[in-house]
Amino acid sequence: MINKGSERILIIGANGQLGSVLTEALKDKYDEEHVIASDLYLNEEYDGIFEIIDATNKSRIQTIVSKYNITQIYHLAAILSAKGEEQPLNTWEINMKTWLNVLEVSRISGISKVFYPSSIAVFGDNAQKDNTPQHSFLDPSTVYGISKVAGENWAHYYYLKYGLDVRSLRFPGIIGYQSMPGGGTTDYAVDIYHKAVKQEKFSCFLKSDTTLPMMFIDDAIRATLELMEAPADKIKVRTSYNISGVSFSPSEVVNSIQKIYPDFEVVYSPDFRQKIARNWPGSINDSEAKKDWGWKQKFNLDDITSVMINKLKEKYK
Ligand code: AKB
Repeated sequence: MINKGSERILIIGANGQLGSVLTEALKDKYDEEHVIASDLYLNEEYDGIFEIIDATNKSRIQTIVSKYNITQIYHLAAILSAKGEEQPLNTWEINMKTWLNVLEVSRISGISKVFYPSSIAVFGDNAQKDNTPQHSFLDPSTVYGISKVAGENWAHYYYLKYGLDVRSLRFPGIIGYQSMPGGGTTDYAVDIYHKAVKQEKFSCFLKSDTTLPMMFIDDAIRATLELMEAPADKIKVRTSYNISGVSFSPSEVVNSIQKIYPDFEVVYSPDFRQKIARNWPGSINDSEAKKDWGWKQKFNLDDITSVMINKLKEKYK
């Protein structure tokens, strides 16, 4: 049971693809005035309490945590896989510094629960490519992946050493209509729906047969909330849980879209992101998440296509 009244939630990175939707879901679940959205820049359209936080600044996080008596932090700010390769050292600096700041403020302030999104980017060449197990060899090829492996291990460390209740999911590519992702290797799978609805030709930066794990935003939000609401003794993995949604390649999503828009056209011009994608798994084994806290995915590819197209048609009409 959640005690709605006593929880005070801080979301860091609330303007992002996951953050913007998760913040609304948390506002539905908790008292609205107890949900504090934050990001580097003010979101003028946001309806609720919003604070500007640069999470590389630990004292700024501390100030906001103290100001609102925060009890839970969702730390969603990070530079993603493709963008991260432009400036590897800067990406490492930002991804690690922000996370260590959140962990330290949480420890010092007695935060009761922390959420940390990890990623399928933790897997590299030496992990099994299909049905990738929870406990795999982790040799990521991107700086984003390296920072997520380190971040998972820091989560585990803070749990073991300080008893901080940090919970984490290894997200696949997330597909949602509410906002655009920025700087990821799986971003094509959102962009393609926008082009289809606008009846434009789509140029895909991955090869047609590049299968990657993906997940509809509703499943990703539900997974986050279910993980965070599970009793602490059910959480057996304190690095980060594998979770699986659906796996598909660009040509499969094109086929799914063409059931609705038969004339939809795509050209393939793979770039550096193809190499990143080739190092990632095609599908994920999430049996531990299923066993420990009852995870179950709902949306398959055609479900995703149907919701994406209907919602984006409203947006562009
Ligand atoms: C990315 O493509 O970098 C992200 C991810 C899979 O973590 N969407």
